[in-house]
Amino acid sequence: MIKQISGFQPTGNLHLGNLLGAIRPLVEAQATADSIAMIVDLHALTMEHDPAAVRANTLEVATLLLAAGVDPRRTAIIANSQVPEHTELHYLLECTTGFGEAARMIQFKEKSAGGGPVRLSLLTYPVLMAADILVHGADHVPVGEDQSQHLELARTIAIRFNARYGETFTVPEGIRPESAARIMDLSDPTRKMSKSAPSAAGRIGLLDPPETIRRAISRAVTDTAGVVRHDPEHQPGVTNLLEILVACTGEKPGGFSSYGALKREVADVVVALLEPIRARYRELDPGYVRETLAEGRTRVRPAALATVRRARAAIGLCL
Ligand code: AQP
Repeated sequence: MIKQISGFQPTGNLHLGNLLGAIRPLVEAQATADSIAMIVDLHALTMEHDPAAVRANTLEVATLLLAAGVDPRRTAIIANSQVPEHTELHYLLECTTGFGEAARMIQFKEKSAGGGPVRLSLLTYPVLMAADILVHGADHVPVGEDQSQHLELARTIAIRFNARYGETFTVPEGIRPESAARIMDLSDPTRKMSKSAPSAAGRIGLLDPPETIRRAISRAVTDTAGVVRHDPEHQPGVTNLLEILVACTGEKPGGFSSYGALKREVADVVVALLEPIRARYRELDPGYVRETLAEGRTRVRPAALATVRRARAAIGLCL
């Protein structure tokens, strides 16, 4: 069976983009793939962070994954901080990665460009991401465009390590699941919907109440063309609303006489999609969520440990 790993950063509240671009494809893949849903809480430490928020967000992401249909009997849900083999392998991989390779990562350049203090972990986190993937022997990694450079680095590291020290790692492949939609920010449809956007106005949180969702969609930026048309270049806002509709319903949208009618329909389907998730989220007991994370860790550790032992032996350490 194909081994697949999907990562989620606990850096804020999950949004509709995370659901339609990553969680739903993960739920669909459960029938055919041996999946791991990984909350990358270690990655959340690479920028200025509030410890309590990281912990709370980690549990919120785990709860939302369960509420959205990730079945812990089929998919191990883990936090990367709770599987120490990730950090052990991270160090071994750092010893096979060049400084220049890490320094040219676009995300590092962008996030360190602000002029404030830059954590060393921000530079090395793509190597941790490589460890997150390689330690579990993942064949497939669903990635958005902004992570493709990091996935390529993980592949380069795996290929180089295998060639230099002997066959140790599965070389992962980045995939874009067919059902993965890319959802844009409602107030700036040229940018993807994001947890860390400066304004929450363009984001639909998975736990937002219906009235907040309706308000956000009614205020979504459109244009002055006055025609409902799928035209990403000239009508990105309207196109985004149409794509949200298709992603939520799985059907080709009908004709709309006005932007108002389109927005009302989008609001109805998004509210209908998120309402059961919000309801299940409220029912889930935090103790059960913690147990699920502990079970996930127990399930994945033997294979992770075997990978680390192989890597230790190959690179020249005593076992
Ligand atoms: N707008 C989006 N549309 C479709 N898919 C998206 N994803 C993120 N935003 C969209 C996918 O969700 C998964 C988890 O993302 P992440 O937690 O790794 O964070 P990210 O990709 O960096 O995006 P976010 O959620 O906006 O977080 P911030 O603002 O913290 O960077 C990934 O599979 C991602 O592709």
